[in-house]
Order: sequence, then structure tokens, then C-alpha cells
Amino acid sequence: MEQTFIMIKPDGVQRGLVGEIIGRFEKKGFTLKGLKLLTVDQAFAEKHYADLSAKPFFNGLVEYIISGPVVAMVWEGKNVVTTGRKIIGATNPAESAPGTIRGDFAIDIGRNVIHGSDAVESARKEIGLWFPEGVANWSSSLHPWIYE
Ligand code: DAT
Ligand code: MG
Repeated sequence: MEQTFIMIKPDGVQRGLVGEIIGRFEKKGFTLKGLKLLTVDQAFAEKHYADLSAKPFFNGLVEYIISGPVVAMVWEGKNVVTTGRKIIGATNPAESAPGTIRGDFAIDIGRNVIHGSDAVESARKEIGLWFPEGVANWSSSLHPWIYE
């Protein structure tokens, strides 16, 4: 089953949005496979966002991500990468639809509350980076009530 990496950024944690965000993924029917609160250092944040290292906003982005604890998660389910991105909404909250996490809870692109992997391959890489210890091995007993 497909997995994605979801991270509640420091603003989401500080603003008390952890429960709300987890609830949205849970209620959709996805399965939580990994979860931890941690603060990452600059080298780790630079590695996570390595693909964006040439962007003018890179340094500010790294400063933001290391500014406080984040909630790192692995969620599992059919099409969870693409659907997770839809639940999160567009990168710029000014363009995120109401009903999405960024559309409902964010205003500025540099404080957009949440990260989600953009492809199955980047999800695999990000899960390996953030959960080198691996994730939980369990399957929800709700499975037959969510999948036909
Ligand atoms: P996403 O987080 O939607 O996958 P991304 O991978 O292109 O977006 O960029 C990572 C983060 O960098 C994004 O969540 C917010 C920040 N960012 C992206 N584009 C930006 C821009 N033009 N100005 C400032 N910050 C930006
Ligand atoms: Mg991205």
C-alpha cells in the first residue's frame, strides 16, 4: 500500500493545529504508520529541502523549519500521495481552496503549516530520511469498511 510523508511545520505546532490536521487524515480513512514530534537542525532541514537549494527563499525556508518542533508522520492508503496533497492544498495559501488545510489555516506561503510529499518516489526518500528506524507494522481493522 502507498505511503506518504506528512510534516506539520513549526507554525502548525505552535498554533495548536496538530489534532485538527491528524483528524483530517484519520477521518479520510488513511492509516497512521509513523508519528513523532522533533526539532531538526539546519543540516537535516537542508537535506529535506535539497531540491530547493538554488531557490531565493531556501535560507528563509530552512530557518522556518528549524525554528521549533515539527510533527513528522507517515500515512498509508490508496493514492495517499496525491490525495494527501489535495487535502493539504496549493503551496501558496492565497491559492489554496477553502476546505484544504492551507486554505483553511494559512495566509502566507512562508507559513503554510504543513508539508506533504509530491510523488511516490520523493515520499520513499523522505520516509527514509525522517524515519530511519522504520515505521509501525500494523493494519487497521477498519480496512474492509473503507476499501471495497
Ligand atoms: P510544497 O510544500 O507545496 O511541496 P515546494 O516543494 O515547491 O511546495 O516548496 C517547499 C516550501 O517552500 C513551500 O511549502 C513553501 C516554500 N516556498 C515555495 N515556494 C516559495 C516562494 N515562491 N516563496 C517563498 N516560499 C516558498
Ligand atoms: Mg514540495
